[in-house]
Amino acid sequence: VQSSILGFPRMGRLRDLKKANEAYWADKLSRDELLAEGKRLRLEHWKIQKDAGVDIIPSNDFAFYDHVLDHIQMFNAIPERYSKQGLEPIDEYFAMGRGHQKNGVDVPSLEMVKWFDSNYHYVKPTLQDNQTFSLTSDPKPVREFLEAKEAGIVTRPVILGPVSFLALGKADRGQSVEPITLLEKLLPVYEQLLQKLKEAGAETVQIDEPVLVFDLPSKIKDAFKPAYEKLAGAGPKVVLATYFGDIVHNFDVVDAAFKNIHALHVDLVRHPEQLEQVISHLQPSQVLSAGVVDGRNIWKTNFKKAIELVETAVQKLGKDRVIVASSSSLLHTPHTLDSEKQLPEEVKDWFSFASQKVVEVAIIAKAVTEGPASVREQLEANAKSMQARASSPRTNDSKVKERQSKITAEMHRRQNPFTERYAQQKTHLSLPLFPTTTIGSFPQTKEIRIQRNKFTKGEITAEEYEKFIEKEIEDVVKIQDELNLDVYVHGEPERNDMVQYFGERMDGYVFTTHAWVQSYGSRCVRPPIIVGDISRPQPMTVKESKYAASISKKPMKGMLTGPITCLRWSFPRDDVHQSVQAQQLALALRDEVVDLEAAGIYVIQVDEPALREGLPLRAGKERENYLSWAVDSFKLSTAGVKDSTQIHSHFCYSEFQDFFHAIAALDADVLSIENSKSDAKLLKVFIDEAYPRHIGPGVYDIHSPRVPSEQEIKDRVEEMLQYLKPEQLWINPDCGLKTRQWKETKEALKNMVDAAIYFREKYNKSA
Ligand code: THG
Ligand code: ZN
Repeated sequence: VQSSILGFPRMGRLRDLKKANEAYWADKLSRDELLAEGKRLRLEHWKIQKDAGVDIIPSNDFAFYDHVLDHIQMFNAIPERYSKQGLEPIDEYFAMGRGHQKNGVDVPSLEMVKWFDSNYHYVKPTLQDNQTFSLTSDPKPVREFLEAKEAGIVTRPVILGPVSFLALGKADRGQSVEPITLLEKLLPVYEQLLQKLKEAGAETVQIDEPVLVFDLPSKIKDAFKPAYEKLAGAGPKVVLATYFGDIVHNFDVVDAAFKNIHALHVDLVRHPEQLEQVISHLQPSQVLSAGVVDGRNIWKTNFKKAIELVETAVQKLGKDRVIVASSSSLLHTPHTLDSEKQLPEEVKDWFSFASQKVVEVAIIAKAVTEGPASVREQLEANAKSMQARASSPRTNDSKVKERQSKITAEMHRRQNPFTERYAQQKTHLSLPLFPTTTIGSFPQTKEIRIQRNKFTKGEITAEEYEKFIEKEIEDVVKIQDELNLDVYVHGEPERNDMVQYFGERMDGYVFTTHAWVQSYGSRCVRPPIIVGDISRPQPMTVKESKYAASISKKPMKGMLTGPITCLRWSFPRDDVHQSVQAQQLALALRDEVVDLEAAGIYVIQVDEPALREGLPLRAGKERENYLSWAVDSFKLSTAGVKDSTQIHSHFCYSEFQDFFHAIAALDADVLSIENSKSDAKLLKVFIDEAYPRHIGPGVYDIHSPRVPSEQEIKDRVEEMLQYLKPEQLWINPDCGLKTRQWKETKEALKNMVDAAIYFREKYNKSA
């Protein structure tokens, strides 16, 4: 059997690509230097895989910003607002990815959304009613294939398939085209591309069609047959890749459309149980690419299990018809474990990052091809490591388990229903009609980052750092006094990432120094790793919140990250169900909520921006199941307070229609949601479902430095009042303000408060 990788992370060992991109954007690096850095990284990443002994190495998995955006540009599916600017190709590319404001050009970026259920974001193909496609003269997949070939490495180019490209796209604003109807126009361009790849010498090509893991409408399902009848013979042999889910619900597509493709790749990490069925749907000479090394997590592969799976396939298909592969691209894993100098050795032995996973894939392939004896040492070391992890005291905390066993149904319920709670909150907090607040963070200034760095490096003492943080809190309290907001926040100057911050304060986690994963463009996150049972040794946020409350004349809101978001934005453990980890996080946060209340914090926000992305990709039992434990963990974390304490929650999206019942079941007293860029009509679901509690749909977009006028905000609130009762409505921005500058923040918030006062007076008069 051969070994193969579906894609390698692009950032480089030290986030080299992030640094190069950002330097280029700041005019500190020339275009040629940027392009050269891209080339250097590609070569380095190919070499890592070659040295590991991987047989099939991907090319065109690299992207300066995003691989879907690469396709948008390669197919000339570039909206006119970008193409008419006369920018250099790389600048036009970045303009679509991140907007462009320079030399009189001013265009916002294309929409960016989450890639399936990952924390990676892709740029949405944005299509016109009269859309045409054409292939750029020097297509990137061909260029990069030749580049690798020149370096002595024959690669398998990766491209996103035409059905997924269209299905993941949308009509541009003001357009009504249904993307999939453009397939016929798009296919000739794919044919040309495949032809060119063949001419360049590519023997196989990996075409990703990850939408096959979704439940697909028939229009999309039906598109595969005409597409792959054309593409299967147009160029190199096609390896069709699916990942992040199973494809058993789309076997009709496999049977109808993939007769002539060379190989089918499936994710056997998420769905090992689909193996036998997938095999039975292969054509007599077709090859199976078995994704057995997890592309989404950092745990060492269990060789024994992986080899067993591959052997099952080999018994049915023979060695020539099986490829051992990563389950998906390794884009979602950090570059290398070698950079981690601070991890406890015991724990480090349990991990495998991208550069280690490529070795794993090669070892598994060798074990199956040449027999276990050929890699005996590696297999033994792996078994030992698995054993050590399973029995390590680090992974097991009997106190946590005991506490979990004592969780009762009552612990998930507030003492009384909302109406009674609200009556108490209203007097306790003396809130006006249309209360104003912000989502939690205030601008993270350069000074804050400098001081945090100094503290991390030991250049200033804990007391000095604490003094600095207190001063920051004083400043934001004063600013909120001046702005006359109603519920204050302390601004979170002490926090880095909202998940990392809490992870660092809980037991059961470990942290890396270099394990960055691309989130979007040049932005990366460094997810903390859950290795064991989670608990909170001591209060995590009480000191800062209490101090802030002590100098504030209005209610101070405590700010926490909810259990689902802590789980989803970490690397979770793979040896315990995620619901168990969520419940442990919920208990830790519950203690924090109760401690905040005891410290005099009577408004507490528990954010769950990742609640929706955790939703299983297909509707049905699995999704209901997830929602049930996810809602339970939120309720467990928040229900420990008195009726008079107000629980808020925040979501960074406005598409909650399809799981509204779950949002309602959270029983949060106040929800703030993103709405400033969406149609206020989305709020109709709150009336339709007779939602009784309070809601703060964001009245302006914080993702842009633009200051909204008071009138714009009033107009927005008027629209909201068509769907929400005045006594239900809170006035707040869309999201946290940490990425903004102070100047625009103050101006925007002033306009927001003025708008709230206008409505308050209007409705108080009529009352
Ligand atoms: N935290 C985590 N995951 C997230 C978000 C988050 N996923 C979704 C969304 N928010 C993604 N957005 C961002 C926004 C900014 C950054 C990363 C993801 C960012 N990163 C810094 C960088 O790349 O320079 C590094 C941050 C750090 O120093 O910790 O700015 O908020 N977990
Ligand atoms: Zn948000």
